[in-house]
Amino acid sequence: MKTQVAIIGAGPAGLFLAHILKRQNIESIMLEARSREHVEARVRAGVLEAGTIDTLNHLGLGERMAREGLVDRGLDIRFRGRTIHMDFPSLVGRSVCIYGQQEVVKDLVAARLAAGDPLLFDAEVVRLEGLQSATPRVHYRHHGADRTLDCVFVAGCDGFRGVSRASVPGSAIDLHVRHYDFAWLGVLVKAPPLPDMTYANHDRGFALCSRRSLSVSRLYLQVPSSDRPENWSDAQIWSELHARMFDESGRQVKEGEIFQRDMAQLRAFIASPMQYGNLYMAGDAVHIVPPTGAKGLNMAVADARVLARGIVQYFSGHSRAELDRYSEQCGLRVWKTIRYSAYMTGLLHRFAEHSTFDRGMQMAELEYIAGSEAAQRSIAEQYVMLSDVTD
Ligand code: RFL
Ligand code: PHB
Repeated sequence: MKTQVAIIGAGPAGLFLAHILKRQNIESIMLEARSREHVEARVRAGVLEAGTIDTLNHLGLGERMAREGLVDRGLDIRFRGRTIHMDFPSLVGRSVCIYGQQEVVKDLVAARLAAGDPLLFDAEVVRLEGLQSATPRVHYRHHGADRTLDCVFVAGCDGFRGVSRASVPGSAIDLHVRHYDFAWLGVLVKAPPLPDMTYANHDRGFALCSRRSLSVSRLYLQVPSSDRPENWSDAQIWSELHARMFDESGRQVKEGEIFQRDMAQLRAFIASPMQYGNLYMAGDAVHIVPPTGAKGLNMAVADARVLARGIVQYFSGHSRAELDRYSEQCGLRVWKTIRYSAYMTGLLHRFAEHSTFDRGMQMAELEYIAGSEAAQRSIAEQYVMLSDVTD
């Protein structure tokens, strides 16, 4: 098989890239290691920034998001029993949309398959060859058979544990890493959510109340990295959520059937450069942020937009200038997003190593935000549009 762009991975990065390229008449073949059912069922992020919403709409794929997504006009931060409310439209003129990542993935997969464009599931890429040559070759295994795919460019959209970054010689890539000692326990619940996205910094640890629909809540608790979802009884989850949300009466955070639970380790990581020869990497393959800023998915989409621009220029304008600058163009935005995600994480979590002095500083920062519209605007601006790129 042969194509212009071999896209490894059918997560947000790969799917957005494929759709943007298709609109510019550039052909690609997508190879996804897992099954369609698995990819569509993975519960992950839920917040779409303004630029991500616009991209879905420009692709003509925003119809279900418009119908089923929830416009999120602001966020609340609770601390010391008080609430800071930030109203996005009045602070920055735009809002975010809550629409589960797996719903975005379902929409993009369905549109790709409906158009008859190649997207192979159960096709695990095992090796990349000739990345520095004009004829890279992708080796993959499809339903137990070894196959190859020749291409002009390889797009490594294969997530944190993918094969792309592992194919770059260690001497050609720098890794910058921050480890956190805690994770998020996430649950999906059949119960009406709080009306606003609500983050809380409590002496017992961080908590977050988000939503998926008017009848499904998505709730998170900070837990030690060594914890396991099954260590928590439903009763413990509820009592901890009420306590951390300063919901003493227990009436605000509505309880219901917990029908899904997962745990995600918090970490920050960036690999640079994001390219090697004719391999270009996007999304979690080259950077991970702690989820406190709700940025992972949005960064992946922004990378896909920048990469698509370079590929389009190469095939239609016969210039490699944009592609050569791909990593440089993404780098500053990615670092700003890492900074924001680390800032929000530092602001809202309990850290075992914090002294009473550090805790005092955290509370003073929250007090400052509570009293400063300028500080609130800064947080809101980054929450709503940090991943913006111009096409
Ligand atoms: P993805 O979504 O991981 O997709 C990569 C795809 O590549 C496939 N793959 C391969 N395919 C072929 N051959 C191989 N050798 C392959 N190796 C891997 C994988 O099966 C997969 O389908 O990366 P992408 O597209 O870069 O998208 C990034 C986002 O998924 C990610 O940033 C966010 O979901 C991060 N994230 C969260 N972000 C938030 O903003 N809020 C959250 O609450 C949130 N929760 C999460 C998360 C990420 C998690 N991970 C990665 C485990 C919860 C979890 C559990
Ligand atoms: C979510 O709805 O899953 C969500 C919301 C905000 C975050 C992270 C995840 O910061």
